[in-house]
Amino acid sequence: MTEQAFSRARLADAGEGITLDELRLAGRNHAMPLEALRYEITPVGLHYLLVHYDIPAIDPDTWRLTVGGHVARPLTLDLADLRRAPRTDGVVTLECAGNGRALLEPRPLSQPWLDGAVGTARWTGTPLAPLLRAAGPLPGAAEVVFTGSDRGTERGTEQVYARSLPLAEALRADVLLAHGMNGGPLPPQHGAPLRLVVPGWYGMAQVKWLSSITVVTEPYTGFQQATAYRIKQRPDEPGEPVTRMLPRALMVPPGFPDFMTRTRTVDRGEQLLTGRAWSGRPPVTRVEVSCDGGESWAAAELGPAAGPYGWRGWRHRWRAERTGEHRLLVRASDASGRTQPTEQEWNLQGMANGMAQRVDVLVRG
Ligand SMILES: Nc1nc2c(c(=O)[nH]1)N[C@H]1C(S)=C(S)[C@@H](COP(=O)(O)O)O[C@H]1N2
Ligand SMILES: [Mo]
Repeated sequence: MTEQAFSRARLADAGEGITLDELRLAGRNHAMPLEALRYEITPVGLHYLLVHYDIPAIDPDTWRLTVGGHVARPLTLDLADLRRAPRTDGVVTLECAGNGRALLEPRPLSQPWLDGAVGTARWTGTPLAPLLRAAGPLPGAAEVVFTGSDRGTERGTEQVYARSLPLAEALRADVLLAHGMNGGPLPPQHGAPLRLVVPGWYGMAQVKWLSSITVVTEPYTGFQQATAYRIKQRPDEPGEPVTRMLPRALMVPPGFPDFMTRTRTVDRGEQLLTGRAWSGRPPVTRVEVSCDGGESWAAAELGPAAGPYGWRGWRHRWRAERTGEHRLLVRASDASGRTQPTEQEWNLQGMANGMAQRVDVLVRG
């Protein structure tokens, strides 16, 4: 039986290994290799990728975007209209809300991310707010629904991928309709011809392959809004919606890896540890590193942020004097006062779990 046969998300049994269904998803949806943290802007092929269903076949010449619903003047735009519209860009860090899920115990069965479901791109497009204002939301408008072009079933529900934002969030000046990535055209896997970019929010809000934007008067209750992306402990509770990214820091694993276990080897002496940290409530105010498995922590040196919603670099000198095994950890804090936990904060869907990264290192003499 495959996971699709379950109408409810399943948890792995104690000691149950990765299933074929998880492996299939992991093969389609890749993480950013952690050594790519060295780039402030993640090269396109190294940016993490998540596609729930299939990458849809879209003919850019016949593709249209509609802006409608509870508005005074519905609009239909083609790609040339959007490319002619005022152009801006933004450096934005995206992270999947399920990042870290495969490390949870018990493990929720879904896309089995370790910790690399993140990337930072320079998105080019046109601001959403002027288009929404041109359409003219009517009194009573509450939310804006963004609908993609990709269809699938999920836990028995057939759907087209769609998510909503509160009207005020959709009208933020930095929310973009993006048709470019890192100076080139938006690639098929990242949402061509047009995707939404909502700086600060987890990945699920960044709707790809956009086909329609609909102003509504009631809270949207589609699957990806009301069923998925909820933080809850039990299947029978509504849970809290997932919104902005929690703070997280990651390090470039030092030294060189073992092929199978990824355990690192470094030579005894001073090691410069580097990485990047981000939050959906910026700025990141502190990054701390532990080189003794979490017993003591030292503040890392922070670099500039790549943008208001882009990650910021950090570095820390580690005097690796003792040979043998070491466990390194790193954690971030943000402007809202939130700090990454060092133990798991479990929830049923494995959403927004920011447990601090652990890197095991062997120091050789
Ligand atoms: N239409 C559509 N948009 C989507 C998705 C999808 O499956 N379909 N996946 C979402 C999720 S869960 C994430 S994490 C991000 C991933 O964006 P990326 O693949 O460009 O990194 O896209 C979001 N937008
Ligand atoms: Mo995601």
